[in-house]
Amino acid sequence: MRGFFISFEGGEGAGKTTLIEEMARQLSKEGHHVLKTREPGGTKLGEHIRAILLQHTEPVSAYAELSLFLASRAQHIMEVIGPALEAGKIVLCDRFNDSSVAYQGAARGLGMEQVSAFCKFISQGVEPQLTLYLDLDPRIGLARAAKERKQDRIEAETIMFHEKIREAYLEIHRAERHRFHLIDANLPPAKVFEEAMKLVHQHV
Ligand code: Z5A
Repeated sequence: MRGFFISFEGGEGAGKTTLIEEMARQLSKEGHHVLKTREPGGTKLGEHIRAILLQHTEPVSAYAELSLFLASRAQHIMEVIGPALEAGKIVLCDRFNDSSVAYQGAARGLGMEQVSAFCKFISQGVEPQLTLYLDLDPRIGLARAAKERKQDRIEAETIMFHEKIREAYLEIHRAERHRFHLIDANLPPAKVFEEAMKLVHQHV
């Protein structure tokens, strides 16, 4: 692959979307070809799956939930991420495999290792070379997100659920420090951006 793949991870309201917008602007100014995308979503099929996953009001089996996130990802890789990397672009992706490992593996209890193995199978070797994890107390993140919009199905989970997600991300950070970098998301947005750009310039 000629391009460079960066994923963004964190709990609700951590500031991923804000950071991706700023970073895309900056990298484009620097002359890079940039693709911004997100999961679930990024394709027509993925956006349908996103609506089902976030808005469905009946109980959803944890296995069904994982399968839908992975279906969205498989399509996303084939239609969008793979071709963009082949074309030499920098791909900025809001969530990827680590979200499945943290949300479905840890918080839903399907097992981090098992989910990670499924993710590897589905993503066919397409993995982020750099992941920026925005670390934040979930209470602060949920309060930020609540100011913006109505809670979706996953945001409406208990605080314990969101704490498990944070613990899982911290575990990934301890295990994969070369790829999975932690940024304090409690810092002001300009500082988060500065820290993130430092890391990107070290890698790209
Ligand atoms: N999910 C999953 O379970 N398994 C998977 O495999 C995948 C996903 C891929 C996607 O929803 C949901 O799917 C998500 C995980 C699950 N769980 N939920 N719910 P989403 O894409 O709609 O939600 P999100 O990814 O959590 O996005 P978000 O809530 O919009 O958060 P964000 O993008 O990280 O934050 P933001 O929009 O940039 O900022 C939120 C607010 O905070 C906004 O008003 C900003 O102006 C403000 N902000 C941003 N940065 C700062 C700083 N530094 N200080 C203060 N305020 C700030």
